[in-house]
Formats: sequence, structure tokens, C-alpha cells
Amino acid sequence: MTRLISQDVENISVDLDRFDSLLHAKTGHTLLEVACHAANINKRPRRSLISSLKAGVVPMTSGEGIIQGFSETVRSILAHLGFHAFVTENTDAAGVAEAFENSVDIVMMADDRRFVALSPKNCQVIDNSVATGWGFAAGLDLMVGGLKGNKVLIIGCGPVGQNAAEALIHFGAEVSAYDVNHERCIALAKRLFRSKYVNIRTEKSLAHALSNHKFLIEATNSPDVIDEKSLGPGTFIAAPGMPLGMSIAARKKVEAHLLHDPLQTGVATMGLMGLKACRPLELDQEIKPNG
Ligand code: 2YC
Repeated sequence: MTRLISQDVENISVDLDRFDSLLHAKTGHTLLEVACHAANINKRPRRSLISSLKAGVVPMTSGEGIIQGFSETVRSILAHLGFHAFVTENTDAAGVAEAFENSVDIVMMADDRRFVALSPKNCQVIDNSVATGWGFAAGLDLMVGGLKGNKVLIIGCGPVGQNAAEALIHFGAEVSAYDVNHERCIALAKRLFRSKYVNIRTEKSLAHALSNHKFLIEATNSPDVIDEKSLGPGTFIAAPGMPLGMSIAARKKVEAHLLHDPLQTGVATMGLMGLKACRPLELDQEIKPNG
């Protein structure tokens, strides 16, 4: 898991409207709609239901400590979607207690091992690697107009890539997977067959895999995993990996077909998964057709 630095997050809060319009230009959908698609909420929840959800973001000082701007950025992404979100004044246990004393529905916190949204009332854990995998797969699904029956190559079989694979299967894609450590590919394939009776293709050569896949999920922490030569006009990439796995020249070539952000998609999806965990009945009413 790549640990972000403050430079990764410092401009996100002020730029959310522009980010949202760029996302809409690429996918035809807003961040809220992409996150709903990722959380399998098939009708956009009414604003009053979203604003009824209270989220406390708790800065954590353990390990390598606070990332300047991280908690505020998480809060601003949730607020951008309409959630009632605040950063606790206290950190760590005192911050969690402060969140509980403010009767939050969701507590969000990240140490160096996990970034989670916790629902105290029903003991649910929403992990950022799950939300990020589903969020970027959902964005790719919307960007290409539906992945059903299409081949998608996942590069990187870590926690985000594994969750993206599950999401791609949900969206009906034919999944191929590559990892520099081939054993991780095999383990993912075995797990998906055991749990979903779905076979995914494991790729030993990245160059070969890139030559015959045009839809990609880049979920590695390598800065140059996709070379410019393997990109064509029909290439669409959802890249949760930090840093982005391609050169600036390659990025320029594929920008209109590229989804990449350090926090927005994952945090937005955590918020909608949290809404689903805390307001299932109200959401259910949203989902049922009227009448
Ligand atoms: O400011 C704080 O509360 C820090 N304890 C936050 C540490 C986050 C560490 N994790 C990351 O930088 C990223 C997450 C955004 C998802 C995976 N790694």
C-alpha cells in the first residue's frame, strides 16, 4: 500500500468541482454517480438522505503519523457529496471517543496499515482498498459504456487489484491479471474460482498482455508500468495505483480515457458504501420503483 504524502492531497479540496466536471466529461457521470455505481446503489439517493449521514474523520498519529491535509481532504470529499462530515479536534482514541460523543454514523480513520470507515451501530468495516477497487472498476464500466463481455487487464494483484477483479466480474467483464510476482496472480485466480466459480486469465508477460487488452486497471505502485507504445486510441485506463504507472508523455496520450486520483474515488465510494450500511431501508425504498 502506497503511503500518500501531503503534496498528493494538498490541492484536492479546492479542486473538487473541476475534478467532478472532468470525471463527468470522461464517464458521463458525476463522482456521486460513479460511487453509487460502485456501491451497487442503482438510484441516486435524495440529498436529504445523504446529508442525514454523519461522518467523523479522526486523524491518527500512529506509525509514520499524520499526513498534513489528509483528514481535511477526506472530509471535503464527503462534504462535496453532501454528507455531514467533520474532522475531530482530537486524534487517535480521544478522536474516536469525540466522534462517538457526537453520535456519528461512520468513523473514518487511517493508520499505516488500513484506511477504514467504521459503523459503530452495526459493526461494519468498509476498507479503502475494497472501495477503491470497486470505485475505479465502476468508473471504467461507465467510461467505456459497459464492460459486459469485454476483456479487462488488471495490472497489480495487491488488495486494490484483487477487489477490482471482483468488481469487474460483477460488471460482467472477462478478467485477465498480471503481477510482477506471478504467484499473486495464481492466488487471485484460485480465490476467485473458489468463491465465484469464475476463471480469470493469468498473464506471465506484461508486454504480451498489454498488446491484447485495451481496457486496463493499473493498481501498482510502480511509476512506469505502462509504456507509451502500448497505448492506442482505443485504450481506456482506470488507475488507482499511486504513483500513476506511466510517463507524463504516455499520460498526455491517453488523458481523455484515463481515470486517476489519489483519494477522491475511493473516499466517495466509502461514503456511499457507508450510506448503504447505515440506511439500508431508506435506500431500499429509493431502489424499489414507485407505486
Ligand atoms: O493523517 C493521518 O491520520 C494518517 N495516519 C493517515 C495515514 C494514511 C496512510 N495510507 C495512505 O496514505 C493510503 C490511503 C489513502 C489508502 C492506502 N494508502
